[in-house]
Amino acid sequence: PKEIFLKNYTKPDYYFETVDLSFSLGEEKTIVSSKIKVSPRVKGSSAALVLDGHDLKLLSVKVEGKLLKEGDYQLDSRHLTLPSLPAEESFVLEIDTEIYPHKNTSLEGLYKSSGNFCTQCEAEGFRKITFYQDRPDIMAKYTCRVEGDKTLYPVLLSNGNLISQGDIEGGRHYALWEDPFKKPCYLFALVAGQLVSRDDTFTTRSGRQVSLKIWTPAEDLPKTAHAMYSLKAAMKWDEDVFGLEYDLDLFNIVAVPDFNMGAMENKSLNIFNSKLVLASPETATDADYAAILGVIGHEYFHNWTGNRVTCRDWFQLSLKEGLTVFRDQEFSSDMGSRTVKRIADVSKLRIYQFPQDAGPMAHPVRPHSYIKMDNFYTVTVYEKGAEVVRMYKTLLGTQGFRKGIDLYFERHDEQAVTCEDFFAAMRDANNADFANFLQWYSQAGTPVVKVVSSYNADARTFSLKFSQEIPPTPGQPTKEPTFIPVVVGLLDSSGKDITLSSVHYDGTVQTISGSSTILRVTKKQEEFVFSDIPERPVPSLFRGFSAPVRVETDLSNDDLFFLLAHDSDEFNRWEAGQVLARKLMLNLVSDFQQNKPLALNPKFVQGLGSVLSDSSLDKEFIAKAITLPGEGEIMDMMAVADPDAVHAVRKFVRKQLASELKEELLKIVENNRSTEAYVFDHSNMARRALKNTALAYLASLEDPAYMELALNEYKMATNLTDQFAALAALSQNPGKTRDDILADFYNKWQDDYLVVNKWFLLQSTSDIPGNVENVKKLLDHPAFDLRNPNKVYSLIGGFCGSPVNFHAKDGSGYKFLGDIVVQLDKLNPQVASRMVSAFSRWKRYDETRQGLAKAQLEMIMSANGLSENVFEIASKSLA
Ligand code: BAL
Ligand code: ZN
Repeated sequence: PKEIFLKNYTKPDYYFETVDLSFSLGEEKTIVSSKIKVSPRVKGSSAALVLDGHDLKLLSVKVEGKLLKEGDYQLDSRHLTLPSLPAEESFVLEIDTEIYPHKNTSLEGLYKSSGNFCTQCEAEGFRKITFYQDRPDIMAKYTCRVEGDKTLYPVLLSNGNLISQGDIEGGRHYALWEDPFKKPCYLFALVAGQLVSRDDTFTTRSGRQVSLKIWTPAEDLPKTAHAMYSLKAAMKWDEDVFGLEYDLDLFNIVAVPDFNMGAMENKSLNIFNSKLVLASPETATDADYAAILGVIGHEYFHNWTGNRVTCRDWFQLSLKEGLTVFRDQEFSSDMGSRTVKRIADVSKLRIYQFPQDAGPMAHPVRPHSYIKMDNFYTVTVYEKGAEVVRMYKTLLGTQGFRKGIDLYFERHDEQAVTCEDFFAAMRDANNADFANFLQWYSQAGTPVVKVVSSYNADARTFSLKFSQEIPPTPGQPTKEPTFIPVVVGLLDSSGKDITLSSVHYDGTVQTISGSSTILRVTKKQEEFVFSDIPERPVPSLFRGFSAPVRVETDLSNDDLFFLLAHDSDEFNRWEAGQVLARKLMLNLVSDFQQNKPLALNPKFVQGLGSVLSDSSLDKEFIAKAITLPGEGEIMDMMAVADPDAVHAVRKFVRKQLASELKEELLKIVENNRSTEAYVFDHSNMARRALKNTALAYLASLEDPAYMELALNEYKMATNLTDQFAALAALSQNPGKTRDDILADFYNKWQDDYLVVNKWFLLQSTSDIPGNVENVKKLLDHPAFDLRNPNKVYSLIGGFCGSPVNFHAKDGSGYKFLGDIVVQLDKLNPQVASRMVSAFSRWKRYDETRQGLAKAQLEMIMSANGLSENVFEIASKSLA
């Protein structure tokens, strides 16, 4: 397979101005005709026009109406090359191809989902529809005529505005769509099928009436109310916060059950994985409702950050994804609790991105190379990319950031641009000095920042010495320092923020007014000295997680308990509890490995106990604060990851906390029940989150009284959030109650495939001993289907995310995954490559596990017809 490099980017030799597509949809085959107005970049160019094409049957090629003969072009399995062209002026290229959507199990290009046609073109799926320059810097205006059987496909959709529609002979009909905005082909979309729509309207602030439609099969329509609410909220928010208005008269969303990703931002025709559209209180949890709000927002926000201004090449993916994730995070924060959202986002970064940044697939926010672009839709590009955007905002403030965004659109509307263009807009709009900030785009690895503090009582000064180190990553053995914004506050002995007056660094003095300041750490080592500090303070560092780094400080446990109790920055209160928990759990892991008895520090129990009973705190914040760091986070801190020890310790700490705080936990469950109708708002979600976290703690005690309590919660629940939480609490403990309740839940919800997926996930992620056998049995369950990505993510992805069973010492978990990957790769390489990623950190484990995992990777590498997707992940993992 060929590796593609950012440094080799060259401008295209030909641009496409207009593209007229015509689809004749059929059961056995679909005919795609394209008519493209092509113009050479340089007049008189003798360059060949190379078009991408994959799994296509070429029917004919015409240039300026003249049919080309076989010798006039070259065709291989991936390209159609036209060597001699009338390249003085623009010319018309017409190509007819035949494709087979019903056989397309890769779910990229044009395919069928539950009998309906739909498309997925990002990143490089358009080449599975027709021959094209499938790259994002080819931006053209499109029309699309779709024709098909009127009974089977009564609804025919594509991008832009509907120009005409009508019946044609043979029981067929057509629709003609025109998109007035230039777009790259990855934003092309087509949907045809039996769908109905929930309709609404939104009037933009300049008075445009936009028709909003959410399309689903008829039986799902009642579950689209929350998605419509989310869409309207997103449209309003983007106007209020960024001044960005929708630019067409129609906005369609279609929900499909078979979809590789979460959703896709095709211009005016967003296509969504149905799990991110459909919700009712009985069939979706609070987490689903929140995810729908965030992803509907995300795709809508792409209309400006991604569609109107797009990427020059796929290396720039974070230009649109990092920015749009940042925007959806801000949207969700404004719609709920900012602190809780920040905690959730930082946890995600730590659990998924930090390990990626320390493994064989580590890559910069803007990767330098790829074999399959699909493999780079990663937490690094998305979530670390969003952190990079957040740092601009931290440095510039809300208004400065908005000035940068305004300049970005002023300069680049309807262009395909780079991360430097975004950087330059932020810099130029603010005359800002961003020092070595661009390193964030080019260096992989999570910086480790060490902080040493000292107080000089005589001089009344407080010093913070920072040093930064970015660990080596594949292809990048040494790193340069980067620009790290550190938001700092200093707490006095009563727990209040000290009013800061000035800070000295690098021979300069900066005057400060307020209780928090931003230190600009740009060098490998740097000292900052605060003056007029009346007593030794406790520093609150990296407030709000002001940079995506690992922090090591000299704060004592007492300092951390103090911050947990007093910090005015709520995020850092949570963070202090997490740092304490991580330290404590690591020590216990070491005790466990040495067969020492385990004992929990009573101060930790007290600390969490006082958070638990602090009625001034947000309930969801409390739920987050009493949740222990995940097993992966602890393993991440060990030289050799030991899943058994970490699992045993986490279980021990949970049980101890539950046992010592059981009265408080029981009170929480009792005081936070509600029989009122489900409401999706922060206070109700927070109440449910706290109650259900407490219930899970209590059920972990395996005490029959608490099992009874959980059973009762299950039976009395009026919504899925509470019912599923009770089911999860009960299913922690193997035995008859667990088996009966899981069977009951399935019987109840067997006709709802999205709820059944949760049932699969609950079982696949279970830590009950020997769970691989249960998961293998579930592969044969009638509700499971290897062709459906959501089911794969639930059952197989879920299993790999459960350390103790996936890393079973006998290798059974690895063998299970190895066999599945080979099978899955034949159906859907994108999904298979996501699954194989679970092996990527095999070198972190002991020698026995290393040998077993390596053998599976080698077996996968030797499989016949391995896809480029899986090849890239497996080979890089083995390197
Ligand atoms: N562009 C792929 C899906 C998303 O990030 O919105
Ligand atoms: Zn996106």
